[in-house]
Amino acid sequence: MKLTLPRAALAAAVLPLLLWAAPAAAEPAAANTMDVKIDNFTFAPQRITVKAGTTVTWTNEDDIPHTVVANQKAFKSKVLDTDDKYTFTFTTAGTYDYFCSLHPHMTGTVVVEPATGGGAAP
Ligand SMILES: [Cu+2]
Repeated sequence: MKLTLPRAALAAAVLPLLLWAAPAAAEPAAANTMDVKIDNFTFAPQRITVKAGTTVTWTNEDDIPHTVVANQKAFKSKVLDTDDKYTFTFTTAGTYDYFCSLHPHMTGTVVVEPATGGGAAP
């Protein structure tokens, strides 16, 4: 006779942990984040503008592997299979063009602005 109870008991034990962890994970609202999805051979949004210090997360929602590689080699992901993610934190202002090394016609741009916005308030 198989015992199925432990599995149910485990789920019951884990669920509250997930519920507890969710708000905690979303809490650092001060840390800027931006999501870019990869779908149908496209980075979307294709161009984003963020403040320095922003962490960008690319998620491959396509059925085939992709990569995220900066033209200037500032960052380079491994091969991302479906639902894999790649994150990179942009600390230096500038314009970062990137592409998929497997499909070089796939391109995107991250524009990073200085975190302070420049200039002190009067
Ligand atoms: Cu690709």
